[in-house]
Amino acid sequence: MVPPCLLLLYHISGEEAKVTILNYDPFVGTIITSSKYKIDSNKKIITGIEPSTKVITVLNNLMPSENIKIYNKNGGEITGNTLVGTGAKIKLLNNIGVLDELTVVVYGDVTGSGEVTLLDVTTIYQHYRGKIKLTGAEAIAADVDQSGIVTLLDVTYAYQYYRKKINKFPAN
Ligand SMILES: [Ca+2]
Repeated sequence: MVPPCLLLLYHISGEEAKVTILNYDPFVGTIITSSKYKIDSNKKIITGIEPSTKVITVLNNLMPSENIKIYNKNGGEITGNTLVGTGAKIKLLNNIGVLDELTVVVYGDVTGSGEVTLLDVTTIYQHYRGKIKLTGAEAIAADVDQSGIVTLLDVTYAYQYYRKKINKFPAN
């Protein structure tokens, strides 16, 4: 299927038209946006999703309101009350293919479960100590105070969150 806008372009410029497909679908829009979450359009990362947030809640805070699907870090589609964790992919799809794709970072969740558990705390601690090396979305998720580096403070905040002593991570 060729989107109507491409047919129109071709019609206007005639036989020698050079049609560049921009993946533009006027009925869908081309990128994922949100008034609630923070989207880094260069790194293709979405942050601001709190731990223990369900798929349905995330979808309600994204635009467009249709044609967005969420996949866990292993590539399986997740829906409904399933939690959205670090490493999940949010994809905007149309009949051509994937128009936009974002990787989820949930601060404090380095295991991808969507929650901050004791395993997350110990994993962040091991990363801080150099025993293991987190990369990509997981490394960003470990820096819970968004200082740009993982320190003992991040471990402490993660532990406090896990113990419910705090209900939000401090952002710089
Ligand atoms: Ca930090």
